[in-house]
Amino acid sequence: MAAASASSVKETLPPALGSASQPPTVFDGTTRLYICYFCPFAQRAWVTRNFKGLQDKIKLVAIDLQDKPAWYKEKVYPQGTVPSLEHHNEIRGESLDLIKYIDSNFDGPSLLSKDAEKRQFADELIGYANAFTKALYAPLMAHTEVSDEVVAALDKLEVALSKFSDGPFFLGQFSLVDIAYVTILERVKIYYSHLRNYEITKGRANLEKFIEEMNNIDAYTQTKNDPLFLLDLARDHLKIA
Ligand SMILES: N[C@@H](CCC(=O)N[C@@H](CS)C(=O)NCC(=O)O)C(=O)O
Repeated sequence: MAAASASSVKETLPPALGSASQPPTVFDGTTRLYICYFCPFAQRAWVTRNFKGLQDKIKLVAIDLQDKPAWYKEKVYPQGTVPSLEHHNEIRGESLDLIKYIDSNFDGPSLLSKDAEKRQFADELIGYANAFTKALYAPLMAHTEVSDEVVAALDKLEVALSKFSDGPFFLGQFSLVDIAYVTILERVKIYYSHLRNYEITKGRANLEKFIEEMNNIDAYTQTKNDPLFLLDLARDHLKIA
């Protein structure tokens, strides 16, 4: 399958641009995805682009968020967050909107099922992704113990993963829903293991299998960071403990 092989191409990543860097020639017709290599939200758009084999059509521009260039907010995306996508001379942001936009407006394998029941479940789960993220990060940022909300949120995913039996992913087959959750799961798995001695996959066989299967998808593995690096970064910047 051409698209699958394109998604497994190992890409040389561009250096992250800092405050001393020049901006790209914005609105010159090039399609650009602005990301930060460590951001879970940017990673969602990056995985989507990779899986669809769009490495040549969507150019990555990495921003150094620790030394953020002023031009990013001034010339590219007034909200100043990553990810953002420059396409047809317009800028769009918000990772959950962007992954849907990239899926619908570019070539490559579709990342949403045509099945009505699966589509409805996809909307439901993508709609829950922000609440899930908040529930999981809250005790880490407040320096409190694993809460009932954390357990309930993880159990909800475990149950969701059992809904369709035609594969290990949320809709059975790989989709945008998996992309919406995996980058958050990648991080909270590390944080809870190291900081709370709590294994999020323990007693949750579907979640364990899901993470294992995700780790066979090149489009995703190429975007992963070293676990201890992510932990240090979150300790420093999110003040999690
Ligand atoms: N809701 C946004 C969140 C994006 C976001 O918060 N990104 C962070 C990096 S992980 C950011 O750009 N922060 C701005 C900064 O650090 O200056 C989305 O899903 O795209």
